[in-house]
Amino acid sequence: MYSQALDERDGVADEAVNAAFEQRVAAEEKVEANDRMPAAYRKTLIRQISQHAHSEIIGMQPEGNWITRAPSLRRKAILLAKVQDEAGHGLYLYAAAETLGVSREELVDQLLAGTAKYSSIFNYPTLTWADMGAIGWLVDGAAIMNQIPLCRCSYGPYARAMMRICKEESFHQRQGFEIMVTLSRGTEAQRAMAQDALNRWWWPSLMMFGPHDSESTHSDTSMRWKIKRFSNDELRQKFVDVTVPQADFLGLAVPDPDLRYDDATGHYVFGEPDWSEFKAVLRGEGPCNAQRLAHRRRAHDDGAWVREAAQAHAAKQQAEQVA
Ligand code: FAQ
Repeated sequence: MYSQALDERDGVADEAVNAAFEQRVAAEEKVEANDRMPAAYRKTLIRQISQHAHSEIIGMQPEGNWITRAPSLRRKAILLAKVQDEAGHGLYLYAAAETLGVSREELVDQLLAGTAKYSSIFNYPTLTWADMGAIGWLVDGAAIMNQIPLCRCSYGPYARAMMRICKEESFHQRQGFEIMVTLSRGTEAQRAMAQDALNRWWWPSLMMFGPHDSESTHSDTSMRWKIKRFSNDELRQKFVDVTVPQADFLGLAVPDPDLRYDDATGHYVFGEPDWSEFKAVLRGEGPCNAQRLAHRRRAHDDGAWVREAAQAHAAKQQAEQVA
């Protein structure tokens, strides 16, 4: 259970304690697990870190779908390693969330009950091998853009987990781009497959950054607390600015008729994602929401014996140490 004691301790924090906390954060001091913190800071971190952890775990499914059908042994080995990395990221993140007084079991239960959010992007299907390229290039690319600043997050355990995750995500992004390079320099059919993947993943990737700043409920507070360092719209703009030249390099067309480079600002101007689609996906009505959760629940049930065996083993080891 989420620790009542911590809640009460945070709750009695007086104004002076909260003011001291705000000062520490403003001075770029890291907040550590046992430090006093406002209840709302703890709550928003648990929310964001757990959503992030769930995203990594559910995010294994779209790519897991292609492990058995990878076009070569080399591609299969790389994809296996990448999907395994995502499981590791989930693990670091659940562990970071646990330092805030919530148990991993509780968070996993929320995911399985369908009451926790995870990134909208993982509710889209992976229809062709080119989707493995597009996910690495665009989805990991967007993830890195959002996550590099999280390495400077005010909460120490989250920031440290993010450093390791970002190193791996950067490799993931490159492997995806390399698949796109290979396909876009391949046969006519391969180029068409790469273009089709870009067409389907472009807009959902832009939605990964979250709603417009004007619609973002948490941004202002999270930026004051230095959990977020850039707003959703700032990161989305950075992503477009970096990614469009990469699409040009691949000889692929970004599916946005409004896209143009603005010499005056040095940034790309781009069209509006379909926010009604984004909201529908968040309501659970995306193309794969039901499938993703059903699969996760099945995998959780199938894995029960592993958890039981690990617990029995740990108990045996503990008993041996005591004896
Ligand atoms: N999907 O007020 P804001 C990855 C929700 S990991 C679903 O702007 P905030 C690796 C938001 O939670 C990808 N929900 O919220 C990988 C909030 O709802 P709530 C995940 C979304 O927190 C690659 C409401 O809308 N990355 O890809 C989304 O300040 C390849 C209002 O929004 C992270 O989690 C969305 N896209 O900013 C794995 C990074 N956007 O909680 C496998 C950490 C917003 O009030 C394969 N998270 N919402 O019910 C963050 O940086 C932030 O949480 C944001 C949202 C930027 C996602």
